[in-house]
Amino acid sequence: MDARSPTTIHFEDLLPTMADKLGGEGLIKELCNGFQLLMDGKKGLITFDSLKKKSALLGLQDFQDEEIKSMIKEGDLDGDGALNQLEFCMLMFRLSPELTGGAGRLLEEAFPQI
Ligand SMILES: [Ca+2]
Repeated sequence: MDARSPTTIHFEDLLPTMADKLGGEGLIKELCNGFQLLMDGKKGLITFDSLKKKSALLGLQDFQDEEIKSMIKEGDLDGDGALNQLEFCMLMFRLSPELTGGAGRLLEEAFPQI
C-alpha cells in the first residue's frame, strides 16, 4: 500500500505511467501540453506565480513555495528565473529517474536543434 495520500500527485509520479501509455513521442507531447497548462499566458513562460496558481487549479496544491522555487531553479537553464517549454520538458525528464535511460535519445529526437 502506498503510504502517500492518494490526493497527493506529483509530476514524477505520473511520468512512468504516462510513458508506458504514450511512448516517448506521446510523452513529450503530453509534457508540452503540461507546459501550456502551467505557463503564464502573457509571458509564455512558467514562472513562480504561474506555477503556484495553476498547480493549485490542477489539484497539485500540495506544492510548497520552496518546492516550486527549487523546481524552477533546477530547470532554469538560461537563468531568466522562469521555465520556457524546452526547460520544462527537460526538467520533467530529469525528475523521473525511471525515464533517464531513454530520455536523452528521446529529447534528441524531439528537439533535434540541441
Ligand atoms: Ca529559463
